[in-house]
Amino acid sequence: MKKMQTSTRATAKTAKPVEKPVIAKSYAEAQGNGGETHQTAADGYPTLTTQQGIPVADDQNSLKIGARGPTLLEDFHFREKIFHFDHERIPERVVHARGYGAHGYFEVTDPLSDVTRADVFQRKGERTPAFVRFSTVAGSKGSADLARDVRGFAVKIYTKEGNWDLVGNNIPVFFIQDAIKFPDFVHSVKPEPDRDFPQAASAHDNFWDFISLTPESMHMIMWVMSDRAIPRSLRFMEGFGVHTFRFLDKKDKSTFVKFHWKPKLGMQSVVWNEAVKINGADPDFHRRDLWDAITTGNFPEWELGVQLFDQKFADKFAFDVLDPTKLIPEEILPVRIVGRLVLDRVVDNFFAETEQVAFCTQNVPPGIDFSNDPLLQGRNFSYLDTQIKRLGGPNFTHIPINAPKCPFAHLQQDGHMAMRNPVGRVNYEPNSWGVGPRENPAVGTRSFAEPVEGTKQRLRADSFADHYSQARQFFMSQTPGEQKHIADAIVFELSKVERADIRARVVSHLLNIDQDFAGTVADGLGLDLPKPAVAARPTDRKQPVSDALSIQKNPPGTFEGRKVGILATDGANAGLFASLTAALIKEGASFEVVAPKIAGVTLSDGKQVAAKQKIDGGPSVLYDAVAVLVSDEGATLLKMHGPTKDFLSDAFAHCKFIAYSTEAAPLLEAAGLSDKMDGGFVALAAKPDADAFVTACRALRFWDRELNTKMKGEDKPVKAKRKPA
Ligand code: HDE
Repeated sequence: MKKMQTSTRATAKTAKPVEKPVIAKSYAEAQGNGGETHQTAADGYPTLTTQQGIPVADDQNSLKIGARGPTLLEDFHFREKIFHFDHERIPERVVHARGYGAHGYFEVTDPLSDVTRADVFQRKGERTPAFVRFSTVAGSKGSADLARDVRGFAVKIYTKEGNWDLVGNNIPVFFIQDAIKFPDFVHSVKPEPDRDFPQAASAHDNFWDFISLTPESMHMIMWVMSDRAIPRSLRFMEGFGVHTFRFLDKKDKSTFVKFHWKPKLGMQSVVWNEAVKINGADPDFHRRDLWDAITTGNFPEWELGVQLFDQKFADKFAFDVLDPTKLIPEEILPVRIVGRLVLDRVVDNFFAETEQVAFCTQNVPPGIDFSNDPLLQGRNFSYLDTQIKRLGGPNFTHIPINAPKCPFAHLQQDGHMAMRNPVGRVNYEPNSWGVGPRENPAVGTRSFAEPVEGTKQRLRADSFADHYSQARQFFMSQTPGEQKHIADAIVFELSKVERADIRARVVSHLLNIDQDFAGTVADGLGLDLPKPAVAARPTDRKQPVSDALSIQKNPPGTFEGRKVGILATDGANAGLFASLTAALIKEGASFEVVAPKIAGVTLSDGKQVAAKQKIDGGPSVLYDAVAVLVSDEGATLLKMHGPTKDFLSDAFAHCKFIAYSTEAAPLLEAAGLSDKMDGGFVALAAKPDADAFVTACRALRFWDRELNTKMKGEDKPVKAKRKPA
């Protein structure tokens, strides 16, 4: 027995450190002891200590009487280790639990000194550190990335005048108009309380019940049922501040502002069938993509845009600019680009940074102020509350990720985990000791001096009563394909709803948006058209189309940042492989080799190429486009292989561009595609073909296929029901 103990310790200690110097240094630094390790062991590892700094001699065995126990209570190392482990979790966020963060900077490209005194907007070219956390809303921390859901887009900018948190979403409007409805809304979308399912899905009775009884949600519903709710990557989605905020200039003159983040590489989404499969193939698809992009130097970037307007301009609309279920179309009020956000550093530790980051909508520096949007007002109350619950006390600003990076001086003290307290005798003001921080009207933050007068009451303003016009405008602004996606999504979700009366009630609202659209959904559900819902205000059917609302109408014109899956086998044409990969790299795109075995393939010239995925684990849903580069033998080997056939048939069904070498013919045949080769297929025979393929891929998807081809399970080609007006 003695011998066994010795050998256990020996195994643990003799293993060679991996990347030894890096681990040793950063680990000690992260402990906050300035790089000092307690003692340096002979083999180069820092000595393991308890949290109290007591060196540990044996981390493999708890302290026992004899070799077989019992275990002793006095083993303080064991006790501390288990105690700490038992307390590792903090409550996950009640919403937006699943998220992923990264560091970067915000840079001003067009100073806004004409409208705001906010220091962060004053100097062209100045960079301010930032941290961004993206999230889904409904799912718990361990849910899958491709849920149909709104994405949180929360930005913390560490300005010289304090932290500015712009806690937005990737959709510019919201479900509800008044914060008092938020708990009901969230309860309805979360797993149903008796059965605790479905996870991260709005396709269930409670959600649609609440929605069907809350007509103000209809505009948002159109967005969440659209492709916006299944982004291809966090890098390819827009962000919005949602609410109307205020800028205040040096004289405290107010300008209303709406914030927009525009992705440099353009918007892109996946299709629903693809999203479902990605969730199985790689539930971390979005976070992995962000991590990979940053660690390979392809730093994600967004432009910050602002829509600026005054009260007179606001008064021209039939809707209220304080209503968060409304947007101001960019065609009516252009977005002025004023800066850029670049994410260039992944976190050192997920928990310390991404999990503990605490955004608060009320964190605004001087020069930025709130409007009376009732949702924003409610949020300003809520976020501080939630941080105390999650982070355990009022000192969450002492955690490095939440601490300002500018000078700060206040008299708050004590509380759980206080890291800093006022020094000296004085912890109050005014005082006659002549020390301590004092208020400063010259630089301090001021609110807009808005005259307000009224009766205390619980009322929704009449100006909030139009629930359908912008929902219709959004629908009409989509391409026929995008309209089909919205209808399909609603049919999908409502088909999971058990109560027929809820399904019918949803359709009764869709009738107020568009008759044909409601008809398509009713048809998809096998439902007789109900009567239209009673509308608080009739739909304005003459709203102009806003092209900015469509993803497909705004293609990026580049394949940069996208990824091709190259299905390759031994003997694949080396020349074609070289020209294809060169063309992709030139475009700023990437590729992964998907092969029968993870060790990779030997190309026709004898060169070995490593594989990133074995075919079974690398389905085409993980890629933006695919290429099939196989030898005759390889094609024979794979043509009966299910995952290979799925790789191709899914790529086809998801409207992806497909490049293929001549030897791939038997595979296309086996996947049932030989007679379906359309403009989305590119034959690879010579070098220029690779360039042609990459050029085609700039359209991202071959959408014509979706509308003109007979898809699996449908008896006739799907034509768009109508063209947008
Ligand atoms: Fe949030 N929201 N929210 N929300 N929200 C939270 O704060 C809340 C709303 C948004 O990555 C919570 O720290 C109320 C709109 C994002 O850490 C909580 C209301 C928008 C994030 C909370 C809203 C958002 C949150 C949960 C209605 C888009 C994630 C944990 C009045 C503009 C931030 C936390 C992160 C998180 C409350 C509505 C965006 C509970 C009461 C509208 C991006 O405080």
